[in-house]
Amino acid sequence: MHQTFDAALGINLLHANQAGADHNREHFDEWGITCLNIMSSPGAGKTVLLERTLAALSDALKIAVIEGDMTTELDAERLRCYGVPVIAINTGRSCHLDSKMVAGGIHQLAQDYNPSEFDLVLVENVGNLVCPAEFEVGEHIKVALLSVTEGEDKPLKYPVMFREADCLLITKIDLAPYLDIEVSRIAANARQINPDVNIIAISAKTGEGLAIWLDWVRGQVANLTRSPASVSLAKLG
Ligand SMILES: Nc1nc2c(ncn2[C@@H]2O[C@H](COP(=O)(O)OP(=O)(O)OP(=O)(O)O)[C@@H](O)[C@H]2O)c(=O)[nH]1
Ligand SMILES: [Mg+2]
Repeated sequence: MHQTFDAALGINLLHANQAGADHNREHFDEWGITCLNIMSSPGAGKTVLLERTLAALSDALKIAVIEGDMTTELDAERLRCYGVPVIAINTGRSCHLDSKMVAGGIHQLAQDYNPSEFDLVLVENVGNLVCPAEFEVGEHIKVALLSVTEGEDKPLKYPVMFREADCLLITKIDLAPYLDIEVSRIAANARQINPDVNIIAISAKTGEGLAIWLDWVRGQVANLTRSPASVSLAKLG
C-alpha cells in the first residue's frame, strides 16, 4: 500500500516537472538558445569541462551558465572569471536540478540581459549519476560524463543516465594507463544501453579529445539555430 502511494507520488512529481521543462524549452526556442544539461557523478569533471569550453568558445558564441550545486557557489566562482553570466542555484537537500529551479535561472537571465542575444546555455547539474537524468529542465541535449576512475560497469549498473544521454564523454582518459580499465569497454557497455549515443573520450588535463567535443558543441548550436521556423523565414526573406 505504502509503495503504491510512493509510486503515484513519483509519477505526479515527474509530470509536474515535465510541464515546467516544456515551458523552459519554449523560452529557449523563442530566444534561439541551445541548452545542454551536463550531468555526472560528483567529481567526474563537469566544471573543468565547462572551464575548457568557455575558454575556447566564449569569443565566438554568447554563452551563459546555470550552475547547480547543493550548498556552495564554489563551481560558479570558478566559472565567473570567463566573463559570462553564471547563475548559481543551490538545491539544498535535493540531489538534482528540477525545471522550477532552472526556470528561476532563466528568468534571472531574462531580467539582467536580452536573452535573444545568447546562443548557448550550459547547465551544470548536481553531481549524481541517477536522479538528474529523470528530471528534465528544458534542455535540448543531455550530456553525461563518466570518468575512467568510476569503473567499466557503470553504464550497466546505472542505465537511466546512459539511456537518456545524447552524448557521453568518457573523462580523465589520461588516468586510464594507471588503472585496470579499458576505455573501449566503457564505450561498449554504454552502447549496449544506448546504441545511438555519441561517445567522445577526453582528458581535460592533456587536452585529448577536446577539439572533437568543441566541434560537436558548435554543430549542435548550428543545427538548432537552423530550426524549421528560421529556415522558412529565411526562404521567404
Ligand atoms: N587527471 C585528470 N583530472 C581531472 C580531469 N578532469 C577533471 N579532473 C579533476 O577531477 C576533479 C573534479 O573535477 P570537477 O570538474 O570539479 O568535477 P565536477 O564533476 O564538476 O564535480 P562536482 O561539481 O562536485 O560534481 C578535479 O580535481 C579536477 O582537476 C582530467 O581530464 N584528468
Ligand atoms: Mg562541478
